[in-house]
Amino acid sequence: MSSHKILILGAAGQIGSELTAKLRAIHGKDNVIASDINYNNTALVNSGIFEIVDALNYVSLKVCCEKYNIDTIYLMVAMLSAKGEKYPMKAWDLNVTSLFNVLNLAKAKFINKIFWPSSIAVFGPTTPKENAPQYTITEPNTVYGMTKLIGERWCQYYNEKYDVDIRSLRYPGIISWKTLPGGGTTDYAVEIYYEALAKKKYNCFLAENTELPMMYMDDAIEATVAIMSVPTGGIKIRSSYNISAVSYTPKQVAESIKKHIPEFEISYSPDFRQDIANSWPKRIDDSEARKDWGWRHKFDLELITNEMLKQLSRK
Ligand code: AKB
Repeated sequence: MSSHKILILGAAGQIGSELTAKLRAIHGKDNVIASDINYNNTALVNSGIFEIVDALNYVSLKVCCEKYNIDTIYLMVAMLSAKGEKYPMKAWDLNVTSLFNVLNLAKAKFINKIFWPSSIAVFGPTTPKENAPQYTITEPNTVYGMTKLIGERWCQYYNEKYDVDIRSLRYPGIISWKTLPGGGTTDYAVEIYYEALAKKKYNCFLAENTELPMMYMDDAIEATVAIMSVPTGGIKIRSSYNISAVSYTPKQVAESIKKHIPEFEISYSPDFRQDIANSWPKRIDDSEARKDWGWRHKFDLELITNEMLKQLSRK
């Protein structure tokens, strides 16, 4: 059992809820404090120590860190790409202020280590579509993408100037069955499994051949745990690492579902999220993560579909 005391901000969300369970299994239940801004996720609230913490409030964050002697924060609070286009100033404030608060806690030595997720949304229409490199043109045209890009710059700055131990991954679309995502452009790739089981049909908000990078939750959690376990000198990139697993289109997901549910039908009604998807690369080159700390993914599309349909049928 480790002596680390961990605070997860945004623990009730899609990734936060699974990360909390994994970190509790690794570090012990009493060493991982889950927090969010409401008690809505009752399974999470009842599964261990839970605190109401608003990541926008520096004082409330500091009080929580002092109360539990926190040394590591996972900042999983964010407004995603599609919702961010509807509430641009809220997205800017939430995504950037929460990061500053956590960076400043580390600068003031209240905590030692931070995990903060970036996203493939840092890329934009001028980024190469195929195998977007680690270092390339990053001109995002979504508010969410801009917050992630500026966040990456600040992470590197705080590392260089104030020696803050910050680690980050550019997550692709994350596929999971425990907690629904909300407000993202890649959300279709989760919704499709729910609708396939419930209604045997799905009307997709992206066009059939829209190829995007995706990753199964177990791989995303493995990557997060792995990058946080690397000795400090092993982390060469302090902005954010590209990581990738698989890339596929709505049509390809539908075909993989039809192998299990032959009567499943998909239709397409692209909406404003199509423009966001069109601005992102199809594939990501994650060779730096593979070289620096041994990143390897396990789940391809067939495995993802098997797991999603199996777990959701049980649920
Ligand atoms: C979104 O669609 O906004 C997110 C992301 C790719 O960061 N899932």
